[in-house]
Amino acid sequence: MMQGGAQTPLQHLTTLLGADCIVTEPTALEAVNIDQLRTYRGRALCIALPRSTADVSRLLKLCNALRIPVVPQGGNTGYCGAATPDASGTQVVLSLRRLNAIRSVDPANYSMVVEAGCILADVQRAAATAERFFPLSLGAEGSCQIGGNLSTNAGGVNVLRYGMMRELTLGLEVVLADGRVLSSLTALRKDNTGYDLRQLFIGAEGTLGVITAASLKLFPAPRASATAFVAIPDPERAVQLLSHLREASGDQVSSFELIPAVALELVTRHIPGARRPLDADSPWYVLCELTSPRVGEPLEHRLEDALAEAMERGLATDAVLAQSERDRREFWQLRENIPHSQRLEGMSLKHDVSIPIDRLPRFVARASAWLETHVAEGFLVCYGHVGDGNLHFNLNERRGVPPGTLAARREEIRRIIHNLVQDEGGSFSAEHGIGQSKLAELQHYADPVELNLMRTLKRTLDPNGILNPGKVLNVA
Ligand code: FAD
Ligand code: 2HG
Ligand code: ZN
Repeated sequence: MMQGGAQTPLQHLTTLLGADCIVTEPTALEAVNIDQLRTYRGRALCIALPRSTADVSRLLKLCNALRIPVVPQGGNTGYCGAATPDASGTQVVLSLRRLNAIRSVDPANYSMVVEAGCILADVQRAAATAERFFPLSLGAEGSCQIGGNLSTNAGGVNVLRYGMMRELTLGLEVVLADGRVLSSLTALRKDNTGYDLRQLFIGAEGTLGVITAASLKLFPAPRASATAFVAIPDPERAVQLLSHLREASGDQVSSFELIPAVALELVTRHIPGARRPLDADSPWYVLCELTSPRVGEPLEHRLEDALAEAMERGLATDAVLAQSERDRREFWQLRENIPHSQRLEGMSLKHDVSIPIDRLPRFVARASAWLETHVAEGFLVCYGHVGDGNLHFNLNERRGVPPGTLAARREEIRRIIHNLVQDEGGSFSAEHGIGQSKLAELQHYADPVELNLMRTLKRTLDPNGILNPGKVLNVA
């Protein structure tokens, strides 16, 4: 308790928003204090649960005046500890979950306006109800929020065709650190009126403002699809197969995911009911999907023909097409369950990297060779959105090694892998962001001019450093 009748930060917050908007209950705090990968544990002062943009505005104004740090948190599914408070017990976790209205769906304009706390799957459903399609799709879609998707510039399995969250956003409503509201929920496709400010907040991981709503792009709903599970000899053939399928299908490939044999083995071992789609063993597989908004479009024939030709050319060795929606779901379950199976298998190190697609096979060969020679305590589980040049170049701890042996080499291994990524012209953070886990990597690999500009932006938009301090950048 503060002396002289002065209120504590908690009392200020409670007076401002009301007791029903401030949570200090230990079980609730426990859930927000730990990140998705259980790498970081903080201690929040409280959880603030505003009911409206106006509430968020009043909250930030107060926090800015009192220098109370604020950590926005969506579904807490992020991979970089970006939504986890520090251990000081002074930071407010700002949850947007009550801001979960679909404000409008405009089918004629192919757009919708949603609040930041909407769960991604609910946004997809609202679009589908209006016979439209919101393409962002990822394994955590049942719990991640649009605000989190925007703030991490999420990718997922449809980027090849539709782009990342950045490309799917028409406008934003953002509360700035001082409480001012930047409202630009435009549905315009063309708007060259000065700087494109919305792009500053997308991918900023809550360090530049709090997103409260977004205007999103919609697309015609897919009415036909064809999905195949394809055995391939190596990543080089995956890259060639992608080009072949894009050409042969008239660029109708919407997903193209690389799956190594070891990932399939993990999933079929750990996930009840998961079964291998192909009998013969192969070192690598691709899960690919063609989609079209045209009813009755013969995509299956097209994919079958293209795959037959691919086999003749040695790009694939075997393939099976989904014969039903159930088959299709089963194929996708195999892919989406890889992260979960990795977790069930044990401790893992994650590297979310992207490489120009033509150099990707060489990166895989070089990095795998290094691991084989130098990292006996782990095995490689390299999978992901190969169509976007984005691989999850992950390592799992080998059974039988003393627990923690692989984790102890985290920094050393990551530096070597990221150096190889840099050498091949790639990025050490393709879709998961920086948060706190890759802060040192950004400092190490970013161009000094770029870093300097980032810091200038941070200081300009958040001069008191109250927004998600210690994430993305260290600002002195
Ligand atoms: P959180 O984890 O809560 O927060 C992430 C960041 O956003 C934090 O910096 C937080 O402060 C900030 N933030 C949250 N809401 C706001 C807001 N309203 N305003 C300002 N800042 C805010 N990611 C991919 O890109 N592609 C994938 O394929 C993918 N697959 C995944 C599969 C699984 C099984 C899991 C567990 C995660 C996966 N992810 C993937 C990672 C994660 O789901 C995404 O990063 C997602 O976008 C995070 O959303 P969230 O609501 O959980 O955000
Ligand atoms: C995916 O593509 C996610 O499944 C998670 O981005 C990747 O767990 C991972 O490393
Ligand atoms: Zn991914």
